[in-house]
Amino acid sequence: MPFYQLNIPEVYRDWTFLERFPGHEELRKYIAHVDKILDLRRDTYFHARVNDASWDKSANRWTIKTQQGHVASAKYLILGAGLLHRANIPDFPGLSGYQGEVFHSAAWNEDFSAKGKKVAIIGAGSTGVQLTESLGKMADELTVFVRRPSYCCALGQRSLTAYEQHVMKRFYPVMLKAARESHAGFPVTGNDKALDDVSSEERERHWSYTWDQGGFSYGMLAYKDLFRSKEANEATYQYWRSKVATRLIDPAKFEIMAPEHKPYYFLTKRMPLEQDYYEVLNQSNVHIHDLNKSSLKSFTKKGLLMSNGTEYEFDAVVLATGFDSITGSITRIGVKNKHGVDLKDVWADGITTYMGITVSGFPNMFVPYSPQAPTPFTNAIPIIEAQVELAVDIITRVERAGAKSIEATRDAEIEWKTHLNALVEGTLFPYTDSWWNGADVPGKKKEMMAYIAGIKHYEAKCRANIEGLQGFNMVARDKV
Ligand code: NA7
Repeated sequence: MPFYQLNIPEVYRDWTFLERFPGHEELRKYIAHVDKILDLRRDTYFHARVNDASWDKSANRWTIKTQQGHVASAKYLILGAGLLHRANIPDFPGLSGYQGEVFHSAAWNEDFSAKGKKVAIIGAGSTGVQLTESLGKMADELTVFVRRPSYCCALGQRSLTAYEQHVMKRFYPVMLKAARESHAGFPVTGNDKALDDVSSEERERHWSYTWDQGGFSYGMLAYKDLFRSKEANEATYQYWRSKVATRLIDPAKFEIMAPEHKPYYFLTKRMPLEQDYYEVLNQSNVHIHDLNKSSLKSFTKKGLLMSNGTEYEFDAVVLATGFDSITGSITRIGVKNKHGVDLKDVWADGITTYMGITVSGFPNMFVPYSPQAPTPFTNAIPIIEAQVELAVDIITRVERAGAKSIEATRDAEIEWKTHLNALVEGTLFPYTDSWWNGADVPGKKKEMMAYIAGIKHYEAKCRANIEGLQGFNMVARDKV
């Protein structure tokens, strides 16, 4: 708060949040409020799983079908299918034979109670961190199975009063505009200094200051060579480690969660925010199993068998194993290009988009919150608002021209990908497998899926291209 909300005055005018980082119950209420104000329900089919979307060449329209039997026809198609929606459930041997309760975090069993139980969590990403904080306080015994630890920063949670929000709302137009025009969707100035530009005393002061601010400040205000200099990255990691050392006091657990030799470069994988993660890990009922020392061999009827022969018994196992991120949803809804080829086959050898908004061969189709845009590196709302406005801008131009359709050229896509890859070259990102580059899902092609130069540059570049409809082919209406 206040940056993770829609920049729509009618929506924020009558809404106040309770906390700096609102919880899921509050967020659901907020979404219901948005629905009420904007009357979204009127235009929505619920429980509708799209399984086919095809372009009708003669009508110049999309036909969209759902598993439940809905059929819709539209001139424009917008795939707003989300970024972290398709669960990644690894093919664990013996999983189906396990007789306890098992579910992925994204299919949470609302009736589940960890009270009095022996529970396992597989995964230590943002979800694993949050689940550890909650389940560690409830379960009799909790064991967390960790392949790579997360480098977490403190959330800095606090309550908000309705009064302070009321006072602040005058500035929302300016604040939310600044967020939109920033790098990561939060209006911070960034850091124009490299690590070696400053003395070690100044570094300590700066790190301590940004650390104390909580949230993503430590990462967002890191020295500008964090992603290009191994030394700067190492120093940023070691300061982080020194902070964790004051909280995770069990030495064996500390060595797994904050090892002296870092298993991947700092911030080249999403940094989770935590509240009392390290205190919960200290608890005697919470255990950490390092999967690098002995890997998971199989599920058994009662639990998990490890490669060193250790057998654990659990009442429940929660899979916090992440998602087939960014492309997982849109490649599984049966959307086909004008030649009838499914998007998942079009992208079999790698993702191609134009500006992360359109895909060549798919006329009049737009993909906000998409691959090849700043999407996973930014606060979600500003990038969604930017991409939706860019799509609307293109649509408006088509309508003004009275044209039938618009489509990105293949050359423009290739140029976009070359630009995207050039931004990543020389950075530390390619060294790390993550959901940002798809390497965390077995069989998925590893490629950077994010445009790393931030929203401000992204939007400016897109606007310049759209201005002259550069990189597009427009099909005019038939002459009468
Ligand atoms: P993440 O961040 O992708 O984390 C998934 C975790 O699951 C991560 O610790 C993985 O270890 C672990 N994982 C995945 N597959 C396995 C297998 N086969 N064995 C053991 N461990 C495994 O997903 P989250 O749901 O936590 O968070 C997703 C985003 O939601 C988050 O970044 C925020 O933006 C919100 P690994 O690190 O790959 O070694």
